Order: sequence, then structure tokens, then C-alpha cells
Amino acid sequence: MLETKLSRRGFIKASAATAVLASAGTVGFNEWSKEYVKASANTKIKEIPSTCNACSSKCGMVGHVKNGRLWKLTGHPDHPYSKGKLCARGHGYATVVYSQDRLTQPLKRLGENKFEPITWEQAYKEIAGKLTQIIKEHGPQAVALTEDPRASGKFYSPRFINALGSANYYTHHVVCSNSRDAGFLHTVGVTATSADISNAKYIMFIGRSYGDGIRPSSVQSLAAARDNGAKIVIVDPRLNNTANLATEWLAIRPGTDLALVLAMSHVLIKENLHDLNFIKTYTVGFEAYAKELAKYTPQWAEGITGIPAADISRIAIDMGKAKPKALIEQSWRGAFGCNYENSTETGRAVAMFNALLGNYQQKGGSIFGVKPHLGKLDEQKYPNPKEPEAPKAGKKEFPLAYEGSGVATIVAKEALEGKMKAAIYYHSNAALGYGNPKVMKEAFSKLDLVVAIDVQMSETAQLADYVLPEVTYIERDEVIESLSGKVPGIALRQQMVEKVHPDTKPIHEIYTELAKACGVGQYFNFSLDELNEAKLAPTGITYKQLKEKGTIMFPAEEITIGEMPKVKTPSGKIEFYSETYKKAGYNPIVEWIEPKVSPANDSFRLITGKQAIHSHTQTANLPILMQITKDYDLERIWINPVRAKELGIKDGDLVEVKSSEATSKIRVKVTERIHPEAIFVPSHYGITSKDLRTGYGVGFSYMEHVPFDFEKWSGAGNIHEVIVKVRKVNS
Ligand SMILES: Nc1nc2c(c(=O)[nH]1)N[C@H]1C(S)=C(S)[C@@H](COP(=O)(O)OP(=O)(O)OC[C@H]3O[C@@H](n4cnc5c(=O)[nH]c(N)nc54)[C@H](O)[C@@H]3O)O[C@H]1N2
Ligand SMILES: Nc1nc2c(c(=O)[nH]1)N[C@H]1C(S)=C(S)[C@@H](COP(=O)(O)OP(=O)(O)OC[C@H]3O[C@@H](n4cnc5c(=O)[nH]c(N)nc54)[C@H](O)[C@@H]3O)O[C@H]1N2
Ligand code: SF4
Ligand SMILES: [Mo]
Repeated sequence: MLETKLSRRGFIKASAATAVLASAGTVGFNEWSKEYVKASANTKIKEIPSTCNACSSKCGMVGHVKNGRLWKLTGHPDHPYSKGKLCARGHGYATVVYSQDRLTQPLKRLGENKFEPITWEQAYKEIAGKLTQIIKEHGPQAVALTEDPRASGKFYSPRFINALGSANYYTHHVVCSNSRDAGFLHTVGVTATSADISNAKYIMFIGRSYGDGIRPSSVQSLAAARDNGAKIVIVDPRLNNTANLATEWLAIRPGTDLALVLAMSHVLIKENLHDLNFIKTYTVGFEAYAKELAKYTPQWAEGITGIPAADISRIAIDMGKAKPKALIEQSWRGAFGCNYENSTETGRAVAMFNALLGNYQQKGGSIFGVKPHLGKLDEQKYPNPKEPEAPKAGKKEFPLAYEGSGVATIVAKEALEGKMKAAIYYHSNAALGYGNPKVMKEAFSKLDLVVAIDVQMSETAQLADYVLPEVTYIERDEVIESLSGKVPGIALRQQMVEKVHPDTKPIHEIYTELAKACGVGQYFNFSLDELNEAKLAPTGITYKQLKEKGTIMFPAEEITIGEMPKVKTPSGKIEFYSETYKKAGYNPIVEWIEPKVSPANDSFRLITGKQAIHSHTQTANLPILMQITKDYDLERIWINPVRAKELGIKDGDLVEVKSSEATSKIRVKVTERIHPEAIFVPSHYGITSKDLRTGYGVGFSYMEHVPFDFEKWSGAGNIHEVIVKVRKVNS
């Protein structure tokens, strides 16, 4: 078990180290652009507001274009996520527009890693021919489409697959937040709440790191909370880079957060610090949950989590006293997004803990945001596709998963079973990022048709029969993005520079033309401008105004703090007891669930997480960002010094990491900032596509070690249910 003494010492050292790293990274970028501004003071510059595409936050940004070339970006001041700032990825990823490794024309696969360029006409004709044939033989349910939902994709992708008669639309959440989303959905009626961080007095982060999984405004609000004297507790087996804003680190045994939350809930009730008034008015099932909680004492949780019982009680009591300005932040991927067999139930317990504190829709608490009221296309003129007859694949097996995201890896499972025949991947690197790459490759090989729409030759594109090259986000207009939150708003992505490669196209054009070729063009008989005009109609804002501003917020529609909206669960209340669970054959009450696997004395659990300068697999090929990895030696895995010593491993040594699935070689960072039972792998490396010349061969992908699996509740990938052994090697 980890000693608190050890954690404290590591904590102080690490805070100093992260401060150095953070300033080194940011100063470099600022200085670089300042120099650039000076050097080109006399040139006329066009400023075009748009949105970033370097991660799912899609922050507002302003492109500065000189002589038709993008040369600088700044954060959009009005956008709620950027608030005037962009992160390093936001700056660095934009260089993708001029990348040497971009896709420049449609490709057809000839054999393993062999492709020939073809025309768009040929691509559309052949893809449509195959899709039509597959649908004729196996029905539309044998066809699926998966994406990382971005503004245009969110509208066009489901519409396209529905137009073909299939309900099989999926998103990357199966390896992101499917578990948290399901847990929250069946408790508070939405897949995520937001947190009023800047007004909070006591904030607990369970495996969510604002300093690594960056969104500029989140970091700003946490700094504001810190300035206001808030207590900030990080629960993480690793001391992450939010450390320099935190007051305390709980080095939890990975996979045991559910036990911690159950015990804290137990303490709140035992000490009578729960908000009974809120519970009576806005929740159902409290009595049954309180009864279950009786056995989850802090002493019990100490044995499971490794966190001293006294700390668990103290923190729960302090949070109870600080309520309603106390909360567990809703989290994202890190601890219970998609990692363990108990992740969905951890998500539920977290949403319930916030209900015990009565912090919903309170200042400094958990917030249900609102969406802007936007218009739709006129259905008379622009008919919607019919509702598909067969349900989405995976719905039967995982009825609790959020239907909007689905369980994307079911496509691979059904391909292996011979049921799924065609898969389209848009803006998604499923072959490397969604499940074990060997299993994904085998599944793809069983499909009659794989289409990848990308900007570079990703691992997924390499396995596709057809690769369609999209223009980058710097070169395209998109559908209006609605922003929900305390204040709703809208943001527009717009074209900043002319296409660099004439044979690339924006996604709305690709879907519209492919739909025509498939004989379902009647559902795409509108232009992007017509669609955006229709969306804007009820707002009173003109398209011209939106193009000029880029981001527009609606402060008149701000939510009223203190006023609970109707909860979107079946009971209309926050549910401590779920009838939906019961009907689906699951326990309606949250109980402790063990992780599927646990390390023994001679092994470790593999865990992963973000680094502030990279996004998933998509940034590894950008020289400007990969150079930071190299300068700071960031691709190394983390190991605790006590375990390293036992194994005769020193900082910088080369080691072999071996799991049931794979063997990788990598150098180590020996650090007190990691729990002795865990090995931490930064998540952005291990590119195997040789066409990505910068990313190729750096580090390894933790996904190689993850057994292909589905969590029982949400279908998520269980991506930390991995045991590895580590040994020193010489080469
Ligand atoms: N830099 C960067 N930022 C991003 C992204 C990106 O790719 N790069 N992507 C965006 C997206 S899509 C997402 S989902 C978010 C993810 O945002 P986060 O969820 O904050 O990011 P992670 O780094 O994946 O995980 C956070 C922390 O969880 C810890 N952790 C691992 N296992 C456990 C556990 O068992 N218990 C606990 N308590 N903690 C654990 C890790 O050590 C890590 O420090 O980031 C968003 N922002
Ligand atoms: N190895 C690994 N696996 C992961 C993660 C990780 O960090 N590493 N993160 C997990 C999480 S939290 C999430 S949310 C998912 C994310 O998984 P994905 O959504 O698949 O994200 P990426 O792996 O970055 O792949 C994005 C793909 O989109 C392409 N792309 C980028 N811009 C454009 C564009 O403008 N148009 C088109 N058509 N394509 C574009 C990129 O080239 C890349 O191939 O992965 C999960 N799995
Ligand atoms: S957080 Fe960074 S990478 Fe993500 S959208 Fe914002 S600026 Fe871009
Ligand atoms: Mo994610």
C-alpha cells in the first residue's frame, strides 16, 4: 500500500516539476508568435473567426491569414471554451493544413499497403455499387458508420446512414466516456453535467486532469477557484499535471474509485451532512440506496483503495460542510469513462454523491446546461430519411448505453461473426484507438467494404478498401455548432484558406455526392448554406453576422441558478434506484463491483492518459508537436521507484512490457508520481502507419495490450483492465 508520506513528498517535487514544464511549453509558443508578428508588421492580415479541430472541445479561434496562407491563430474571446486562449495543440495542429503527409486524392486498395489513386467519380460509383449490393443481400443493418462527432459530421453522418436504411451510427465514446455517460444518464437524465468550478469551495477530481486533458477555459476557472481559496483534491493513481493548482493528492489504487465514492456517501449520511430537503424534493430511491451504503464504511474502502479511512471521512465531512458549493467534477475518460468493469456504476455513484450534496443547479455545484433554440430544414421541401426498421446493432446487448453514441466496437464484433459487411469511418482512427489493433485488423479483413474518410493515411485508412481525402478544417465551412451550458450559444467553423490540394473535398460535399450515387440523393437536396440559414432562422441572427463574429452567445437564455429543471429520467427525478436498470436485468441499486483483473506482486495494471501537447492519435504526425515529445522525452512509461528498484530498473532504462496481448519495448521514467501497482503509458504514441513519417515508430500504443472487451453495462472498452509484467532489457 502506498504511504501518505511518500505521496506528499512526490506531490511537492512534482508540483515544482510541472510548473517548469507548463511554462516552458507555453512561453515557447507565445514567443514564437510574437516574433512572427513583429517580423511581418507591414503585411495586410485577414482575420477569420472559426473553431479549432485539434480535439473534441472545438474551441473558438481566429485565424490570421497572410497572402492566402495561415500564419497565426488566436483564441476567440467570446467562445466559452477558449475565452481568448488556445492550448498548444490548438496552435500546433493547424500546421496539418500544410503537412507533407496529407491525403491528396481518393485511393483504392490493391493489396496490403498498396493503393492506386482514382477519381472521385470512380470512388463514388464503386462504393455505391458495393453498398447497394450488400444492402440487397444482407439488409441495411449490415452497414455501419462511425465518427468522432464534429459539427458537420453530427448532422450529415447519421442522416447518410439512415438514408441507406440503417440505424448503425456510432461515435468514439466507446473508448472515451460511454460508461460515465450511461451512469449519469440513468441517474440525472443527461450524459454529463458541467461544473461551476470558479464558484466552488471544494472540488474533487476523480481521474480528470484539467492540466493534461486541457480545455483553456477549464484551466482558467480552476485557477480562479484556487485564487478564491477553494480546496482542490485530485484522486488519481498518478500525480497528474493539475498538481500545481491542487491542495491534496489521493494516490488511489487504480480501478477502485467506486469504493471511495461509496464510502464518502456512507459518511455523508452517517454524519447527517446530506441535503435531505433536496433529496426529498428532487430524487427517488434514497432509502434503498442509504440501506445499501450502510456496509461501505471508510475502513472497508481503505482496504480496497489504499486511501486511509481517516482521509476518506475527513474529506467527505468537509465536502458535506461546504455543500452546495462542493462537488465531484463530472469527469471524462480518465477514471470511469471506459476503463473498468465497474466504470458505469462509478459514474452513477458520482452523480448520486452530487445529489446527496444537493449541488445541482447551485452556484459552485453541478449544472444542467441549456441548448440554443435553433431551426430545422423545412421537411416538406427537404424530406428526412425514414426511421430505419432494424434497431442499432448493439442495442440488444447493451440496452443501458446512451443510444446517441452506441457501442462502436460492436461493428468489429459483428464483422468477426460475419453479420456486419460494410463499415464507413469518418474522422476516426478506430483501427488503432478503439480496440486491440490486431482484433480490429482481423475484423476489417472480414468486411466486404471499408471506407475511411480522413486527411492523412491513418491506421484505419491503411486497412480501408477506399480512402476519401477530406480538406482540413482550415479549408472548409461546416454546419453551425450549438453550444450548451449555463449560457447557450453558437459557433461556426469557416474556411480560412483556399484548398491546398485541389482533389480534396469537405465532408458535406462527400456525403451529398455519395448519397446521389447510392440513389438516396433526395435526402441531401440542400446546400450547406441553406441548412445553416434554416438553423439560424429562429435566432434573429443573419448568416452574415455569424460569419463575421464566429461565436455568438445568448445571455438572455442563461439558466436560473437555484431553479431545478425537470430531470430527464423516466421518473422525472434524480434516481438513486433505477427501474430502467431493473427492467434491463441489472441491479437497480449501485453496489461495489471488483475490477475484472488485478495485478499480483510481480505485475502491474496498465493505465493511460493524455499529454497536454497531443490529441489521441491524430497529432503524433505533426513535427511541431512531436518535437516537444522529443525535447522532453515524453513517450516514456512511468514506474514507481520502489518497484523499479526491485526490478533493477533505473530512470531511462529500456524495458519490455508484456501483457496477454503484446510485448513492447520502451524506456522508463522512474517517478514517485505513480502508484506502485500501476504503469502509466502516455496515450498518443505507437503510430504504425509508415505513411505518417513523423509519428511512425515513436513509443507504443497501449491499445496493443488491451484485450478486446465490452463492459457489461455500457459496452465500453474496459481499457485499463490490463495486467503487464515489466523487465529490464538491453536492446
Ligand atoms: N491534451 C489533450 N487534451 C484533451 C484530449 C487529448 O487527446 N489531449 N482529448 C479530449 C478528450 S476526447 C477527452 S476524453 C478528455 C480526457 O480528459 P481526462 O479524462 O482528464 O484525461 P486522461 O488523461 O485520459 O485521464 C485523466 C487522469 O485519469 C487518471 N487515471 C487513470 N486511471 C485511473 C483510475 O483508475 N482512477 C483514477 N482516479 N484516475 C485514473 C490518469 O492517470 C490521468 O491523469 O480530454 C480532452 N482534452
Ligand atoms: N491509442 C489511443 N487510443 C485512444 C485514445 C488515445 O489517446 N490513444 N483516446 C481515447 C479517447 S478519449 C477518444 S475520444 C478516442 C478518439 O479516437 P478518434 O476519434 O479515432 O481520434 P484519433 O485517434 O485522434 O483519430 C482521429 C482521426 O481523424 C482524422 N482527422 C483529423 N482531422 C480530420 C478532418 O478534418 N477530417 C477528417 N475526415 N479526418 C480528420 C485523423 O487523421 C485521425 O485519423 O480514442 C480513444 N482511444
Ligand atoms: S482544447 Fe486546445 S486542442 Fe482542444 S479545441 Fe481547444 S484549443 Fe483546440
Ligand atoms: Mo475522449
